[in-house]
Amino acid sequence: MERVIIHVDMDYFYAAIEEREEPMLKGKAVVVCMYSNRGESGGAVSTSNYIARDAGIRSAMPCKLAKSKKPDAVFLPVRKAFYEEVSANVMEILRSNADSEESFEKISIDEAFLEITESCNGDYDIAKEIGLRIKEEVKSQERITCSVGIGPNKLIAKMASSFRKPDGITVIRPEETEDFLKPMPVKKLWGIGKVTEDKLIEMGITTVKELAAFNVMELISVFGKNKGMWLKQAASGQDDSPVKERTASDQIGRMASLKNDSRNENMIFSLLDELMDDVVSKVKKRKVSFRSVTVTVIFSNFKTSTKSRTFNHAVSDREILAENAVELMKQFLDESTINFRRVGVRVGNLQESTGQKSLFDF
Ligand code: DCP
Ligand code: MG
Ligand code: MG
Repeated sequence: MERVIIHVDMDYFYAAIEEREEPMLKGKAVVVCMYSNRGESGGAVSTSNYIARDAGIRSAMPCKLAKSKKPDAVFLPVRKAFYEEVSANVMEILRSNADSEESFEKISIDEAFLEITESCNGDYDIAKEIGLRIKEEVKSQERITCSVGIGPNKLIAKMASSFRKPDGITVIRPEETEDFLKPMPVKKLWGIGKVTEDKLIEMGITTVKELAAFNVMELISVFGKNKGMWLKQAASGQDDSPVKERTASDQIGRMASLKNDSRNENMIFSLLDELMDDVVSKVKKRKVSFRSVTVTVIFSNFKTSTKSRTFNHAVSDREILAENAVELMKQFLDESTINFRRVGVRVGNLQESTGQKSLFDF
């Protein structure tokens, strides 16, 4: 079956969080600045809301210049740790909509890929519904908007999500990829930077259509084998790269749906048990130990919630995982009245199990 991939990117992320936290900012130009240690006179723009962008303010621009473009804009300092927290909540929502924990790839603080081939059974109408549901969940739970792109691979999904922004959704079916890509300038192709763009323009290639039609041997002679072949493929809308958890080295987890929405403890704890078996067997296979346990519940109203515990020492025992996961799950049952839809468990802060490894080292 052909793959179906979703890319999600939050809209004006840092500034959107600041707007959410301070209703007085509504309707104003908001600029989030990374001040240098020289204080407020230095520093560059991290991001700004769309009102500020209308005045010509852009990321990476000196804050001073931004101020001259829009003197009445509100300038705020970056609060990275806080944005990381919001990001973690958002990622949890996104992850829960992927086919499995492994079909999820966070690529920056505000964006991720999800493979949904199985969830939508290859059907783009269902894929769009999943995309709309993600937008709704992010909006209702985190009160920020995002833009969604859906396509047959990561390249197309990524380019589709920036096609309509903010608060957009763009679905590109396999048969539509050519028409979608061809009129674009080459610099819009995900992965092409300024240097490559300049070289291509020098060669008389300005649109993706021209790049796709270009002789691959000539591209290879200019860019080398890997890049030359990549350029040709990308311009034709082809990309085989898998959606793969990049922080896989730091987390192992599993999530699954209950047979039906329920608060039945037998059902919930026996599913949790199965998930823990999987997690533990992966922990053993990778010869790692873990220092944190996280339990996730997605309720029947799609609200997602997580609870975590972190230990002083890394462990690898199933008993310790179970003890903590069960207790966290009990807290969820105590605190809520709504039915559970999906539950997940994962371990994090992974370390190599030196104890086990030393056996082989001798
Ligand atoms: N960021 C930064 N410096 C940059 C670019 C981005 O600090 N030069 C930070 C601030 C952004 C966040 O990363 O909010 C996400 O980057 P995006 O490129 O996704 O930009 P935004 O989310 O701000 O805006 P958009 O609506 O275009 O996605
Ligand atoms: Mg963004
Ligand atoms: Mg982004």
